[in-house]
Amino acid sequence: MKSVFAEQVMLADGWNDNVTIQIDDQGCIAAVRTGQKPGTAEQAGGPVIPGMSNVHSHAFQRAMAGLAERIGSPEDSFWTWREVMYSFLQRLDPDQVHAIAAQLYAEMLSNGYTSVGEFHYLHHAPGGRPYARSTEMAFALLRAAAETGIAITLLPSLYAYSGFGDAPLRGTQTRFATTPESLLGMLRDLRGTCAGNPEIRLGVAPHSLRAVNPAMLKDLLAGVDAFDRTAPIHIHVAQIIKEVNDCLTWSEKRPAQWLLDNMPVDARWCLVHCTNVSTPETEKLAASGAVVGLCPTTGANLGDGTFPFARYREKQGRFAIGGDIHVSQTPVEELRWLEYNQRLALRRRNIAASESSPSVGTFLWREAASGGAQALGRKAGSIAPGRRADLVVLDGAHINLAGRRGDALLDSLVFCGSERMVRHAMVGGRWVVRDGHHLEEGAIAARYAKVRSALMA
Ligand code: NGQ
Ligand code: ZN
Repeated sequence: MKSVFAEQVMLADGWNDNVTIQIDDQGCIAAVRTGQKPGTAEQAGGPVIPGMSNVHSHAFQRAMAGLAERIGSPEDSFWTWREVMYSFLQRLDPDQVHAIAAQLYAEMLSNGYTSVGEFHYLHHAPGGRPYARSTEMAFALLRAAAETGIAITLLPSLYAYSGFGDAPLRGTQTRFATTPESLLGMLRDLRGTCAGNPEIRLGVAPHSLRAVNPAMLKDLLAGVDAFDRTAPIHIHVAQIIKEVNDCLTWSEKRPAQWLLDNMPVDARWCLVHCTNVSTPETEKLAASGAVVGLCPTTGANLGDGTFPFARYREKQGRFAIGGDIHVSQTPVEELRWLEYNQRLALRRRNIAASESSPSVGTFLWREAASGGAQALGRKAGSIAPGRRADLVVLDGAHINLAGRRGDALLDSLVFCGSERMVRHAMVGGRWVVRDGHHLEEGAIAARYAKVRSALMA
């Protein structure tokens, strides 16, 4: 058992002063007491907030961030970006993916993310040949998580078709080829290693309605239920207009509507993007209890559109944030863009705030952390007994935070400047970032630099 003391801590009911957080040997919060004296507890060294979840990651894409910003055609869009991405992933091997993911996870931790949802579809070797062990790539990602100390929810992805109506996979997509049976086999293989490790959770990710069919989706869900009734289920939904139109042609329903009508969408689901949804869909999504996994910097980078967050928030919809293509590695930028998208679209300010929760920064951080933990099936996302001790200590002496208290700290963190304001980070009771630096960042960055040079050669 250990105790951490901080003068200011953001608890589920808001900011509290002089708080002692007691953490048991399993990495769970055992008790939280306010109005304490430091005593013999370890001093946190700054204001403490719950760690953030990055619920949507394709880790390998970190290494191509910034390399798709040149014109290919006047019609550049998600689809031409995807061609660049497909050619980038063509030769990636498990050791390279491990090096890239470790770099990404170390960066994320030093920016305040303490857990990641890895939406993993790069299963096979170049050409689509399966590795000797079908989970080889999955283990590369798990190694990166273990090395950096980030908590991971690994979501092996079912990817069977190139489009609606069972269109066969094309070219590079053979590296993703999976069936419900093969995917469940991977889960069984992974389970042996992951069981009992509180920093690993397994779920599934049918890639999107365009990449699976309804029969497969049902088989996958039945198989997963037999394995773990609470395993998280993630799926890309309505990211791009073409996908919405193709879905309408195929089923006469929009993707979010189709899912809500045909699948048991509930609190166990994370619907990623939902960029192009109608107002009725937005309201039904909010009522479903599912988490919408919002990736604002990705949506902006790819020109996807904006999720109707203002309406969704009015209906108390659950949400979380994801880095997706990793043009940003910090939760600050995702939260800021989430709010700014709506300010620009609606010509109003302070969209995420309300009378009962007047601070935009506090609302965004608190709700995204809590929704994120839900989406990752992790007992975390707030500082309370029974939750994992996933904590972020802010640098209270930073020029943007000095002299601020409570809500003003998070408003400043989210809306002022772009320097790092995270001082320390803890995952499951273990410090992994100290004084702004991930403990292994030197070795991880050196290895990543080599991999990056090899990839660029
Ligand atoms: C992905 N991109 O899963 O990485 C997709 C493109 C595909 C995003 N949703 C991959 N950001 O469609 O095959
Ligand atoms: Zn994605």
